[in-house]
Amino acid sequence: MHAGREWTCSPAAMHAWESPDYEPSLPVSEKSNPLTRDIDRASASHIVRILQATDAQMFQEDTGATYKRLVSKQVVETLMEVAEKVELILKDPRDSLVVLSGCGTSGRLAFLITSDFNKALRELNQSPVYRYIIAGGDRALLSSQEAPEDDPELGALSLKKVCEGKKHVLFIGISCGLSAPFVAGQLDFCMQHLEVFTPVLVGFNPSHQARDDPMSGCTFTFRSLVQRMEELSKSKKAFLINPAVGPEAVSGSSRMKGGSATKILLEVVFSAAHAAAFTNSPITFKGIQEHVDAYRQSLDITYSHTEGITPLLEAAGQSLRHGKRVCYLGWGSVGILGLIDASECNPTFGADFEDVRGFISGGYGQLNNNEGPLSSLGPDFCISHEDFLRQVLPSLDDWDTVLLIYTHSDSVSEVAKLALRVRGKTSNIHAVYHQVDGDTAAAVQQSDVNKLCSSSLKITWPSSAPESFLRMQWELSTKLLLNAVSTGAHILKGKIYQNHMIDVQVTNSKLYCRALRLLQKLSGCTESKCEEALLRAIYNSDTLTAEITSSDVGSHTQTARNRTEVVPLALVCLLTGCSLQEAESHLRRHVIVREAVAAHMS
Ligand code: S6P
Repeated sequence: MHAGREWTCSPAAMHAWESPDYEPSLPVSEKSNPLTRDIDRASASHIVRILQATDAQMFQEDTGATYKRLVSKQVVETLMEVAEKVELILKDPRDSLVVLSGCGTSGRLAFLITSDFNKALRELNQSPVYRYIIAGGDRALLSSQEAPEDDPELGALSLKKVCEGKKHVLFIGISCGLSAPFVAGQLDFCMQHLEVFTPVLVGFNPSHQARDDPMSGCTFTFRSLVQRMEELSKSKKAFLINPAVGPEAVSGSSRMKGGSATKILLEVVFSAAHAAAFTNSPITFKGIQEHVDAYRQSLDITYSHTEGITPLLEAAGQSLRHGKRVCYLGWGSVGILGLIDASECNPTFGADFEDVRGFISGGYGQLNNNEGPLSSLGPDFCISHEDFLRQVLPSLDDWDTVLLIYTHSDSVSEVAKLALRVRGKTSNIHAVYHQVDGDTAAAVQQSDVNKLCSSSLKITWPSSAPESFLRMQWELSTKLLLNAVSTGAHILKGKIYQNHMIDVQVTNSKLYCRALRLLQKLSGCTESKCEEALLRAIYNSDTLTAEITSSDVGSHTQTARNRTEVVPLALVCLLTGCSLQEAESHLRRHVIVREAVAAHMS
């Protein structure tokens, strides 16, 4: 443990990942972050500080060296151009749409952003022009659906369906790693129909680092597609928004910075377009640059509360270590961030859906998703507070952590009522509450909630910001905070080795490649030996048949869906030369995967 030792981050360490010699074969989104190498042995407060430094890399200045950054001239100019396209659609929305699409977290953020901006349009009596697509459909908003990410045809078909009969479509494909075949299929479809579609790609790798693997049914790769888009961008028929934000805190976990930067960039674009269309404020370079920069403040304000965030990580970590639950009870759009964060724990940490769960006041009525209520799909799709009271509350005790997430525009008396019911079962109840400067009325009501909670984190925002921007800041702040809580809690549970998630699910081709790389890095064995061990673990067989070895990655990932701990199993086999059965019993003895690996590495 590093507990007690002060963690500081030198400017050189902040930039170390940018060196051309640093993990040169990996794109930025998959590199391991030098800042987080020891995060697996850090205390809760250290983890928060390390995450703060890692998130701050999003706003690093453009040094003119290797990478474009959020506020680089070229990035800001492209944001302006895309905002102008959106403005045109807002001014004449007939037969037009702005479609946002992505897989996993990128699709979830597409949903959140389209909801926010359609709501803004409805408030102005304008027709909602934004649509979202998420690979795997609405169930992917709340659960892990990794396989559709590999299907370019499905992507193109779903885009075609949403845009039926439209004459102008601005399509924004989000793939943080410039890697998702689902999004590639959509961008390719757009480029075949440029008379209707203007494609925009949002991601966080330079174009030469886009994925170059073959994709099912395609003659092109993501990288060649990006090259075609770059060509088209010269005549403004396509746009690429791809600054680098530095490697993720947990390698490849693009739900963190990738998701945050997606939210920042697209909100900046749409806010500028709305201001231009409805309040005659021109889209300017300075305006865009300042707006991006204003989000840096959201980060600073959030992390100025390290002391308040730390107990949340500690409580959540304790709960997970004891096989108990963490529940987010949210209100309004910050509640949606709770649902999103909880849904990511399964694919990111191999967590059970019961481990971290999100609930929102108003349930699906508040979510207002394309496919409507999904509760009939099973208990993991029950998301209202009533569902929580019925399904979860009766079994809670002091080992479970409950986190209330709300803002001053929510009904604090309703929060207090729910808090009281929770308090009857567990004293391990915490609150995170956003308010604006000088809001004394809410402060009085808030004290009722405080009395029921073992910790209350009040985050105060300057009242000078416009209401719509305040809400976006609260959302980003909640995202950072919950990402820190769930990541930190799983680190404290021992799920991370150095800064790698060892127990990665191997449920699509990106994750399959990541698993193979991880096995090579940790075992030092050749790629072919690692793949052999991985397949043995996936197919649960010490000998590999010709049928297995001749199958494609799609079949491997499909089979892996029904298996658990395949990467830890493969790693133990590689390190010890033991059989699968022996590896299984070894892992059973070391419940903490990090310790099992560390024991063999030393
Ligand atoms: C990552 C998250 C994944 C990704 C998804 C899409 O932390 O668990 O669900 O969002 O794989 O990735 P990308 O690079 O296409 O945005």
